[in-house]
Amino acid sequence: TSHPLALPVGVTLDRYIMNRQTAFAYATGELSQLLRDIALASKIIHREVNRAGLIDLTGGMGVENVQGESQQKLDVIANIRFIRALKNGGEACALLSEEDEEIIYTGNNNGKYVVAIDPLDGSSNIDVNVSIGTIFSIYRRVTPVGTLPQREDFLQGGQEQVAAGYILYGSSTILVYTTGCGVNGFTYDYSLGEFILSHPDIKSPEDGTIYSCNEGNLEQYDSSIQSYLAACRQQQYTARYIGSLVADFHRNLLKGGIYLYPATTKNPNGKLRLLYECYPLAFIAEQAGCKISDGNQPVLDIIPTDFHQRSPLFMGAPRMVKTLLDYMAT
Ligand code: P6P
Repeated sequence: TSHPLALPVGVTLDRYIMNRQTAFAYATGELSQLLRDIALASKIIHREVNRAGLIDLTGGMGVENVQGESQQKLDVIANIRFIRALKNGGEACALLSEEDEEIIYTGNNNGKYVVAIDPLDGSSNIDVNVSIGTIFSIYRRVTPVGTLPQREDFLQGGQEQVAAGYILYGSSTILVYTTGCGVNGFTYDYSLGEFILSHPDIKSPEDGTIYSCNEGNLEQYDSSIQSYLAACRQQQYTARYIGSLVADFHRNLLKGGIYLYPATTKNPNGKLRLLYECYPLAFIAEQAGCKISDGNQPVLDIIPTDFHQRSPLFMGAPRMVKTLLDYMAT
């Protein structure tokens, strides 16, 4: 349910964050400041993304990132911008980025939070002007404040997230996040340089008729998933797959439907990353009333062991996900 202090559409992100902070006596302002730091970096990336074609930022840089994928220039810029914003902001003691194998220390060992982030997911879509996105996940550190952050700060498990969100750089730029009290969307008005509350208290539909997966992988899917997808086609559902996770997720959240990235022979544990893709999207999805599973358990219950581990992902309208899981259980 929306908080009694719910603010009207049109309020700025800064005002909204302050309002929510005052609504929680324990709030000391650090998380508020951290969210502002993330919003600032995303404004800078919005600008880079929207002029990439103009100043030849697109195209491979020939630099391999930890994932062994060709690194687009905007990938590098986005990673640098978030690291810099969080270092300057002072609230995060460490980051884990999709672009770097190991922990990135901010030098702020007194920071109470750690951030797992995919600075710019779907960067192979940049050159063809397809929407791309940032995904972030925030934990309170479990190691003593003042000491060097450790692996366990990032391996607490999805249920321990204190906040999660994404920024979708699409036909417009929208920041969607949760701190566990519902999900709100803020559309960027670049003429003001402000994120404005445009999608208060997002609740995803209980059912849907849109399915979203890369059907090019169909033959690699478990037969139960193939059967479920055949049933979707027989019911003349609509297929929508953008191939950019944040864009597919956002459509699913607002319109209802089911998004599937199952295990394949090429990616036996699925392709999507647990810490900075599946966990944050699962937190948001559950807060908006979606169901999200790895096929065996709720994604938020998966015990993490490795920073860059992958997970299958099935997410969307509860009725649709339940039907899929019934197929998978037979
Ligand atoms: P496939 C982009 O590389 C990405 O990580 C996600 O943004 C996207 O949803 C997925 O991979 C697409 O993967 O195998 O369908 O091309």
